[in-house]
Amino acid sequence: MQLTHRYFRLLVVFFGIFFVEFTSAADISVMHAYARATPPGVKTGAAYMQLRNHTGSEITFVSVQSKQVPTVEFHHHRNVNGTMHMEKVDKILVPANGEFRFEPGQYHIMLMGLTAPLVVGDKIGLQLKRANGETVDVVVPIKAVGHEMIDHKAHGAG
Ligand SMILES: [Cu+2]
Repeated sequence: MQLTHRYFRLLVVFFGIFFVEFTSAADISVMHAYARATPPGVKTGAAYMQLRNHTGSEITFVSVQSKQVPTVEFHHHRNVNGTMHMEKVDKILVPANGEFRFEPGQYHIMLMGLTAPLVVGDKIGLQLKRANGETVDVVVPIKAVGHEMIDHKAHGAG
């Protein structure tokens, strides 16, 4: 029994690593996923990644959720009279044989209602749901906030 349990844990670790690298169903792959570390007391964070569509038809994502984060939304930034605002978007379209990028200052995955800081070296899981009902699980490592700090401040103000 003990042996079986250990074997299972090894399998979990193995597939964990696999998903970090590839996170792919046959027709979509996820690359460069990360979320920014957050200081204590901050309730919101953001995650970024690139989605690559390997099929000849557009792929639509309609929602995203996480077991570790109470509310997760697709967001984008919009320039209103010179001020950047962000707002929720209902769907993300990944073009046929193309790519969609969540990146700082553009589209991002908003993590809201954080109950604990996102700490460098930790990981969170995100589940992206497609319009056809299929889901894509992504393991997202937490990385240090670098030069994007300015953008993050604008975020909090918006
Ligand atoms: Cu946002």
